[in-house]
Amino acid sequence: MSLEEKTTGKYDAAQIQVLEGLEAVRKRPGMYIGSTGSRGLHHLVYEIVDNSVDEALAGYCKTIKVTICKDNSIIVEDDGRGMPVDKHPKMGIPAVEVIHTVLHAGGKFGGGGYKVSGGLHGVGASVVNALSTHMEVEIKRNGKIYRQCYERGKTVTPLEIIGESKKTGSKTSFWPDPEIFETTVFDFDTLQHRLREMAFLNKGIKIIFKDEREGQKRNETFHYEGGIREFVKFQNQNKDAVHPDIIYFEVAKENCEVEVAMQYTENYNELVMGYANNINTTDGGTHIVGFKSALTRTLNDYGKKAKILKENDSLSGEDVREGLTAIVSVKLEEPQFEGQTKAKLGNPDMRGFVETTTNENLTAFLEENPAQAKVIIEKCIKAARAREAARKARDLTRRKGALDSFSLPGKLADCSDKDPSVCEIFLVEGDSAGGSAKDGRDRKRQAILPLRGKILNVEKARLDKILNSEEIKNMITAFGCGIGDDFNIDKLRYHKIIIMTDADVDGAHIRTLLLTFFYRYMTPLIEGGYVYAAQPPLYQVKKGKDVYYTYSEPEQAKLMESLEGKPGKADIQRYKGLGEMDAEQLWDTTMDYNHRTLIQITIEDSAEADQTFSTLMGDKVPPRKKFIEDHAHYANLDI
Ligand code: 0RA
Repeated sequence: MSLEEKTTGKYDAAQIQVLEGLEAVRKRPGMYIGSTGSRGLHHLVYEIVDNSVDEALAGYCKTIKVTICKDNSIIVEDDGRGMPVDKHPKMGIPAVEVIHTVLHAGGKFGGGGYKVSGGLHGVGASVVNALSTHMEVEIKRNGKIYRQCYERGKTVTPLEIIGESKKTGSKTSFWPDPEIFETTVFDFDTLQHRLREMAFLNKGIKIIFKDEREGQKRNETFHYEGGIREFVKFQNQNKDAVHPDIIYFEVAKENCEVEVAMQYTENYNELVMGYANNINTTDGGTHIVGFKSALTRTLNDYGKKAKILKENDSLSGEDVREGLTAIVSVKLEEPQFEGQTKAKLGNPDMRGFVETTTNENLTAFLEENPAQAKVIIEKCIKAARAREAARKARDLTRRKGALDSFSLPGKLADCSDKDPSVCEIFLVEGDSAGGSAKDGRDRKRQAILPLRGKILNVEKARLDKILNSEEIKNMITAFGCGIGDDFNIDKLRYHKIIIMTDADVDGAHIRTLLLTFFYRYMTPLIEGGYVYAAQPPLYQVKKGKDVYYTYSEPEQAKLMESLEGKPGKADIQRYKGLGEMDAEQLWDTTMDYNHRTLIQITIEDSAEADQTFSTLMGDKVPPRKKFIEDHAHYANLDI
């Protein structure tokens, strides 16, 4: 059937518009899916899954199946009503074809209720289609099975009936286009993370996730009747809870709803995660402002009324959030996302709505559960006292001038250039490696700060103790940007902070301790991409006049294989530590701008990072042991 046969002239005009629309998506994919890297690739899956989640939220679908197939294509299948197949009145083509070939046509169908899902960009199936070499939909509806295929956004087969079925539902398959994406290989953990989160945020829906690729077959089911209550439980699984019940409430108005779950732990850090229409609002926004102000007010009011808190004492916002894990999820009709990354909710109404509902419901919980209320308030009072002690310690250190850059640490070998954007600081394990690094460095732009032995585990200490640690004070003064609430990234003296530790267990431990410190007290350092890990070589191989360095076991094996043909004996040295390298070797292998490999440290997801750090550095031993066993194959450890 040709295009003419299928429709009228009206269709031709519509079709031209359609093709131009999707051509624009292929020309500037970043505008629609953020990037053409791994993130953008995974975004395709979220776009398709979001449509099925919308169908579930509308009450028509219970189960969503997501499969990574052997050929790295994706199938998303749901048991909803099935996408509409009837002719679109204006376009004159089946509605399902409009959904897949017209930009922004995604949520225009159906009506009733609000489209709460829709991904970060909410661009829908047509964008996925435009960025796939091939896409196929199969719809069960009206007792029939329909099918249509597309290639790079263009329709290649008409909507056909290919069979009969009593069931209803939609199945979408797509093959991401390697002409568009830097990589087309899906990562199980990345998808699993988002699908699990979706199941937490939308209680009752069941998401079955399968990986059918050779060598990594896996199968996970995410289904939480408790919704975000179970999300909090999951986040706190490796922490000690202060009180047994997870505080939970859910309030819906005509055009919006809020859901909150929270629980205090014995930890010192806060984890308040906001969502708007299932999107993680990592930069907060009005819903989070409303929640935080209600929390502070309610706990102060209750504390005084119950006489746990003295009349003229008061708890600050930070006091009432110490050790708190909370999820605040709102759903609303027209969310406004603000800020550079569009990760901040802007709708002004949400502030008052979340504040009022939190005040009412949290007060009710405290009054109905006086024993739990008491331990919560007491935990906050302890936090307030510690904060006061920390403030005094900080003032004292400040007065002594220990934290400003007028008195740079004696151990620091600073660089001569004063432009932070071109300067780097190496944090070097041990004095002997520190010595080689000082001799081998580029004095203009590379500063060296040797660290002696283990640094303090900040996960187990409060700020007052942390500020007494010599190594930590040295780092704070060298970086120049303060710590905690006083942290100011504009004062950072080096735009690369490079952790240089030995390639062994102790080195890995020191690196983790440093990262924990940065993550908890200098978060913008990691968020801004200023932190790196150096990669020193594992082996030096000498053969004749040639010297080679290798950085991993496979690379070493490959080198040895390639050297077999050359005459003479190879002299292999396995580096046990940085200290074994002289200044020149350290420069050549690890510090030279042109030859080194730096690993940039990122926080893809703060919740996962929080969990990793509390698992690795917290009090509970069995989960730590399990984490290390599970991840042992990632590490290259010399045990
Ligand atoms: C609008 C109307 C109808 C179904 C859908 C949307 C729908 C879309 C998707 C996308 C993935 N799965 C889906 N399932 C359903 C049908 C309305 C009706 O039956 O009257």
